[in-house]
Amino acid sequence: GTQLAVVPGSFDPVTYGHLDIIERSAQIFDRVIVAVLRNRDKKPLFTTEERVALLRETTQHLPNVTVDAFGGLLVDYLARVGARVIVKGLRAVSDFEYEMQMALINKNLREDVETFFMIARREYSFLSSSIVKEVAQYGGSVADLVPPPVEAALKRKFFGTEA
Ligand code: COD
Repeated sequence: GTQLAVVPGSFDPVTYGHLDIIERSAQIFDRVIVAVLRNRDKKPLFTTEERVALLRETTQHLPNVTVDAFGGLLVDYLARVGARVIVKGLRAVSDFEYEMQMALINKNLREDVETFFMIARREYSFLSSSIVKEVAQYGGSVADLVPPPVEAALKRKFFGTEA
């Protein structure tokens, strides 16, 4: 059958690290849904709508990728869209414990769900949304870390300007 994969995350905001995982997933799977988590205990910098819009803009060159938002359990979202594959990125050993816990919980919740892990590209293995926000907040350049629309959105958020 047609293989549908879901790439879930907070994407607050999307980085070149995320985009690399999304692009590589789009080459392997027939269809990819990037799923943005709606509710979080920790208040995100960007609203769900802003995070979705930035992802749509930066993945528009990928015809088999769509962007959606979800709340509640990821496995319930997978059931709603008829998917059984989750793709996650692994940057370092430090990601492993948390990701393994999530994969096992998700497997426990829904036996037919499989989590695939993709090793982050070496040049992006240090890259996270938190690091990007930290650098951008203090006026440092994030041009190598995020695509131009995200860089502009960060400037608007922190400095109320595009320049
Ligand atoms: N290179 C490669 N991959 C990367 C990079 C990078 N530089 N940066 C991030 N990634 C990967 C991450 O490893 C992750 O796989 C994905 O990209 C998204 O990253 P984030 O940080 O935007 O998103 P997370 O890790 O906060 O997302 C967590 C989920 C939303 C997937 C998770 O909380 C979830 O499924 N929540 C729903 C509730 C639920 O079902 N809970 C039970 C299961 S835990």
